[in-house]
Amino acid sequence: MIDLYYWPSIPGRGEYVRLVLEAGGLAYRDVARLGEDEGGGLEAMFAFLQGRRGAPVPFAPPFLVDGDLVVSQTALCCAHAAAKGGLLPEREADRTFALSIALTGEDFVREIHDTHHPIAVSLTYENQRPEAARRASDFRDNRLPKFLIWYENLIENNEDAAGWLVGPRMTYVDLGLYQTCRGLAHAFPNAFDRAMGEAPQVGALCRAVAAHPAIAAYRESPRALPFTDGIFRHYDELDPPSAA
Ligand SMILES: N[C@@H](CCC(=O)N[C@@H](CS)C(=O)NCC(=O)O)C(=O)O
Repeated sequence: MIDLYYWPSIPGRGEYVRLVLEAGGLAYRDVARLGEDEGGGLEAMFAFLQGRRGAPVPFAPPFLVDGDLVVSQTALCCAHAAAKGGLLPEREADRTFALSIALTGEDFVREIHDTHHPIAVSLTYENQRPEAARRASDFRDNRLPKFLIWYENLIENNEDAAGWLVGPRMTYVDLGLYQTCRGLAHAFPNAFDRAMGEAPQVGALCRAVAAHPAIAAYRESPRALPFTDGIFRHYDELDPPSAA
């Protein structure tokens, strides 16, 4: 049994880890969503973050506790779960590149988050609206297309020509791209739609992940939370209908 720790009310970064656990068919507990009578709740998460469970102390959720191991940082959590769930690439070079992709994916997530919180995470969006407007404008025009075209080229140049980012079959980094695209479709439906015109294979990859039986079943389950006020937020003013 693996324990996942993440904020209980948002999909957020925890969702990247959850998808790997789900697709890998791994038994896990989403600890902060459990009741305190089951050893869960936020208090159980803070016990780790505040060092009351001893070393190693993660800086921030998500993190996994797997036996004696405490694994933090989203990309590392995903790689750890992927190793257990058969979702790592087989070749060593592909595994290394997959980790690079996962880490780059976290850079992308950070940039997406910073469109609505460009100045400080401790301030509300309403307290940084002008800066968010500038940041989101550059994100829509430059960063969003740049990241999506990079992913598109990875699929295009994959020697196995299988429609995945690395190697001949779905791996954990495909799940990550799928989740980021879901989030972007929610947060920036207009800009994402425009950018996806240049990334048809990314679209196909996302549809293939969505059709994976474990992912399709998860999406129908109460374990899958809707986007609310986490990383992927929609503000009309940050996503105008036309590029101009
Ligand atoms: N690079 C870290 C970022 C972790 C992170 O920012 N977690 C958020 C939730 S999505 C958090 O609770 N951060 C608290 C903080 O930074 O103080 C990762 O990918 O895991």
